[in-house]
Amino acid sequence: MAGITWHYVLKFIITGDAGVGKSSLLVRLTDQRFMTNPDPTLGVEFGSKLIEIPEQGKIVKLQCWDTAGTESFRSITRSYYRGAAGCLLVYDVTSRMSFMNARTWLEDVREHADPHLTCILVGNKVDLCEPSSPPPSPSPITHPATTLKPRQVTTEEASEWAREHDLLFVEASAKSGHNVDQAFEDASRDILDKIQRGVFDDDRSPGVKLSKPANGNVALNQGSTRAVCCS
Ligand SMILES: Nc1nc2c(ncn2[C@@H]2O[C@H](COP(=O)(O)OP(=O)(O)OP(=O)(O)O)[C@@H](O)[C@H]2O)c(=O)[nH]1
Ligand SMILES: [Mg+2]
Repeated sequence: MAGITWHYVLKFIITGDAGVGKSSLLVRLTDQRFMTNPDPTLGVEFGSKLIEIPEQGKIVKLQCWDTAGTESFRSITRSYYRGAAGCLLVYDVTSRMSFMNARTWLEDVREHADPHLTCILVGNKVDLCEPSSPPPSPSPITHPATTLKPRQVTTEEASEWAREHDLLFVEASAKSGHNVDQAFEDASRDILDKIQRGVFDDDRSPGVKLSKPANGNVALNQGSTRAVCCS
């Protein structure tokens, strides 16, 4: 789609416990692939992607800062919160601990980020507890039960907690791609709505930038990720 430029640049942070799949969600968004054995993030990684929000007639460039879940990087990653307009707060639906810890991550976000930031709670790894299709029967191939894990956080509990804390909510799988684009689109839609209502101002809010006229030649599905920070 040559000639397309973007209307807004929106800065996002992705936060949550180590191992919940933050980097995997970002790579799924930008590269449409899944990493079975990614390295833990050291500090912060960066990825960007153009997405279209047809309801508002806008194309936005997402600039995503994928932060490390490891405690030792916390002070580095906090410094990225301030400039963000959106946040993906990620937990793993098969790990109750990661859901409980979302409270602490949210406190951090509320303390350090723009008070108007849009936050979406993302319950990742639903593929582990929801087989995509019922097992064929009878089948000569046995699917090992070890690939599935019990769900430890119900959709209802997470959705209720999200509502109480004024968060959007979605369950997703970086592995299958289920609802990954949706998570970023829902949050972007909410931010665009805030821009329209004057809550965010592209002159004053560092997480939102109005595009300058450009010559274009940007593909809508263009995405990229790269590491930017270190220990
Ligand atoms: N089954 C399944 N595994 C996933 C999914 N998302 C991530 N994983 C796996 O979970 C592990 C951790 O994924 P990462 O993306 O590195 O997690 P992270 O949150 O970025 O971790 P840190 O960078 O250490 O904070 C990897 O083995 C991934 O392959 C998912 O949706 N489904
Ligand atoms: Mg990571």
